[in-house]
Amino acid sequence: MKKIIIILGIFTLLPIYGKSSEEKTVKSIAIFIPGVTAGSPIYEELEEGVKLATQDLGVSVKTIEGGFNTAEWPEKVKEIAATGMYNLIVSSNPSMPEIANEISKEFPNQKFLILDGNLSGNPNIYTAEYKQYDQAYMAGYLAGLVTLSNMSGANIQKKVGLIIAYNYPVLDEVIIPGFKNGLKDVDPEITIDTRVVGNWWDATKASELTSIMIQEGSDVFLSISGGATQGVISKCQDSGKYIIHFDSNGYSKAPGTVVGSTIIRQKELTYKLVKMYLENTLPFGKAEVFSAKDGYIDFIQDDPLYQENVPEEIKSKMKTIVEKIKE
Ligand code: RBF
Repeated sequence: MKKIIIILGIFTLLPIYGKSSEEKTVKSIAIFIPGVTAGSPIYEELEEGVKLATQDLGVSVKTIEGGFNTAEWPEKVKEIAATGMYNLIVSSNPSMPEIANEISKEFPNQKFLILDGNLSGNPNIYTAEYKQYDQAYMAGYLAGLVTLSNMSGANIQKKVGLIIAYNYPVLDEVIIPGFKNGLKDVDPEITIDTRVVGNWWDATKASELTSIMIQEGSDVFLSISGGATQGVISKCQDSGKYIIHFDSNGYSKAPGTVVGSTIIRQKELTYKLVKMYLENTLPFGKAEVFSAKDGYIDFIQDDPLYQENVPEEIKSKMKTIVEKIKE
């Protein structure tokens, strides 16, 4: 009798087992953009990476822009989770892990893949962070070499411009210290003029700030201000000054004006992580860090626009420092 009950039990369980494994098949991914995609390389490449990893696989991908009001993001992400339609929510921002962690309590079946953030220990959340100190150090080192150079737009003052959207912990604790130390290692006398746009989109304001900073002696710029960076680029172009592009290859945005591109390989990393998710090998619960050593942070030297527009002496010094950082 017992045997019959056990056998019956196994047969009744089989369809359930079969169904649940079928349900695990990935059908749908939501990309939550904390801001808007256009103008921010970090978001543009996130979207490209997901699309590349899922193409021809029958996976549906939907992008939802959260807009610039950070206070609205938790509610918007919660709405996405509440639909129960998405096997995975992909996002990228230092403030996203905490938001996902909270939502995870209410929706324990929702999985999250978050780049540019750090949180370990939640079995539904995987995060990937970049060692951005190195990225910013390379930008600082180049800015130092440019402001000291005899390039046509460089002046006698040892002064560089830093334009930021606003202060946030990764910027203050990682990116700015990296940038400062890069400058210092070229010449400790170089000073930084820092100005705040106040948001991630106002290119007009960023351009006005750049104009004032140029009048006050800055000849090379770094901008961490998303879509507002376009205003810095165009003002530098009009005034014959220089800018170092952050996060992606920006040489072609203003040839001769963009003198460096210090990048994170966000598209490649997103691609790799989404592929791992689809193959059930993404280690949820973990927080991983990617660096120059493993190729996810780099300084673009092989672009013809860099080769043509930057003096040999600077290129040679950059080559040495990049090799040293990669080691
Ligand atoms: N970076 C962007 O390029 N565009 C953005 O809209 C943007 N929004 C952000 C919002 C918050 C609340 C925080 C903390 C960071 C944001 N960043 C944005 C910065 C981004 O995380 C990263 O630090 C920079 O892109 C430099 O790699």
